[in-house]
Amino acid sequence: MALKLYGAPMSTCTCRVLTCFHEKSLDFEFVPVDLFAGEHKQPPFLAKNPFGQIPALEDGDLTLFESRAITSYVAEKFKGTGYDLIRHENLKEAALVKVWTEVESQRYNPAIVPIVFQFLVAPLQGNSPDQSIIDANLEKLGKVLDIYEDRLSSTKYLAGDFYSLADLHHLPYTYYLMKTPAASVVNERPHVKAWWEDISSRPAFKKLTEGMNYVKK
Ligand code: GS8
Repeated sequence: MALKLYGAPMSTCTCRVLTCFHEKSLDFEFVPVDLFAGEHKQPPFLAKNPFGQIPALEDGDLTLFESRAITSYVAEKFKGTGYDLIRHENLKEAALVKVWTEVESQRYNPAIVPIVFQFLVAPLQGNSPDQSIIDANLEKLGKVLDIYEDRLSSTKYLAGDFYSLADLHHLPYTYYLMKTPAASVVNERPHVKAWWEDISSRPAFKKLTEGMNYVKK
């Protein structure tokens, strides 16, 4: 039975999972969830994710939510298929992938989400961006990216000289950030900029960016 992903094409967390599917060249069924109609807060979807957020995955009788848990499951289940995102044959490399996926989730994501929200989502809701929220989080993100700059001056990717789930998890939010004036936080750090240009040009991600059209360039 094919994997079934519930989500929306412009949703960052959905795209995180879709990028993983494409890296693994998996067959899957995509079930659109209409956020504007509030479908994610209705009982049928709440049965898949009681927190009422996309994405959710069904694999036979298994239902999962949380995009990073889904990518980890898929990368492990299909470790012999497509690109190896978790370095499953090397314990130390696999551990470093876990370290840097935690860094993305615990340090990068909390700083980048409010910036993207203020620039791109608040205006859709009829509000102007709150500059004080942007400034506070840009400072936090800058500090995280100083550490990335140092790391990426000695390894090509975050976990080592190999692309992994740790890099992949950064793609959707950074893609939106790069469409805002805050893109400078990436562009002014040469190793981070080169890393971004590399990971965002992978075909598995480029397949998705057409659907990520909060903002057209
Ligand atoms: C976050 C999911 C999320 O924010 C994950 O899956 O990684 N930690 C979770 N989903 C958003 C869309 S993200 O692009 C969502 O469903 N928002 C609607 C809402 O919260 O009502």
